[in-house]
Amino acid sequence: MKIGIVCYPTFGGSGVVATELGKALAAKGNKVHFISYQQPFKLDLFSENIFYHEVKVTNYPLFDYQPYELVLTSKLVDVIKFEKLDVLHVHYAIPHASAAYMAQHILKSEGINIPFITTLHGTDITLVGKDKSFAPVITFAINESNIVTAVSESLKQDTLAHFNVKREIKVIPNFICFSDYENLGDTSSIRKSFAPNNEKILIHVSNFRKVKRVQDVFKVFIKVNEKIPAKLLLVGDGPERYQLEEFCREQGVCDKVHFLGKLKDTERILSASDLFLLTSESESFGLAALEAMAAKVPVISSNTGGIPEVNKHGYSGYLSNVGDIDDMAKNALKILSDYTVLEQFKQNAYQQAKQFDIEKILPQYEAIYKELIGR
Ligand code: GMT
Repeated sequence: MKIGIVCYPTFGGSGVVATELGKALAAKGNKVHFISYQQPFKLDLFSENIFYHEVKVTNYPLFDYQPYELVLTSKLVDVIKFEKLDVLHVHYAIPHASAAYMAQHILKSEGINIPFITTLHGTDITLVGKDKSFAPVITFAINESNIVTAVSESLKQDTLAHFNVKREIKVIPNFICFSDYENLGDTSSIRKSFAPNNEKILIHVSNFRKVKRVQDVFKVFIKVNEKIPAKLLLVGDGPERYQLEEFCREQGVCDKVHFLGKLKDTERILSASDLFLLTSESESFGLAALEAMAAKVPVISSNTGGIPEVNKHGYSGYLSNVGDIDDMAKNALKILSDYTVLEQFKQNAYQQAKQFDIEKILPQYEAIYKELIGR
């Protein structure tokens, strides 16, 4: 199959999922064309089956805001026509779904049929999408997509609750490529460098937006550290970074906290850690938690959105109400205080992550591509 994939190239879950999906499809012999304004950060391998088409946004003095959706649409028309794509898969509804719809109709007028799939990822529905200024276009583009998927049952229900969507939404959860977690080598030197006195290592990975409530991560960490010597690793960057640094100084814990910045690959640092914290206000799936679990790291999380579909209470970790720092810290200590309990949770986390093995999820996407192409 010749498949076009549209995604955000930046450090965000939807871009990671789109890129890993494309790489897996290419490994099975499909021709995969990525279309984005920048090379997706995980798209770093050479393969004769992978192509990258850059959307160039020109800067014209008249425009205070560059019309990205229009240039994306034109690029889609061009790539679909020239590369003779069979199907287009857009990740994140805004503005990818409406651009795909427009491209589809331009091509229709030229006698070319291109079906498209929209995958909803989260904030396109739960945050940005709820903004009234986007709602009519998103509703229309979702309804006009040939197939719509959501990464969790919770996101599906949110979409149905907030938009007048009349079509079926198929749930296809996010996935893990376990090959990335094999042969990580000995990570004890990483452990030793951050926790020389065998402190417990707590870790959080995100883009530090308000929705992640990273201050809660700090608060949980501080409570844990009062009982058990611990270190906190923060991977990622984003708008909350400066407030977090400030908070860290106010609390006098800077010597125990490491801001590691944006890391392309997190597998090794995760596997050197003991506990993952995900305290989000809203989270449609929580790919970062799944990645931690694949690295055998149990998860202390909030119980919002799709997280309960990923992290199982009392098995792969624990879930608490959003903002319930005391409960999160209590649960973290339950896991960390006893070596045998920690080892059991690590194994459970890994087993739970196995439910989301790409080998189980990829066929679901392949089936919908085939269904659309055969229509
Ligand atoms: O919020 C992010 O981390 C980025 C965002 C995205 O779309 O790039 O993530 C959303 O999609 C991920 C992949 O499907 C999900 O794992 C995240 O839960 C979701 N984020 C939120 O819902 C806040």
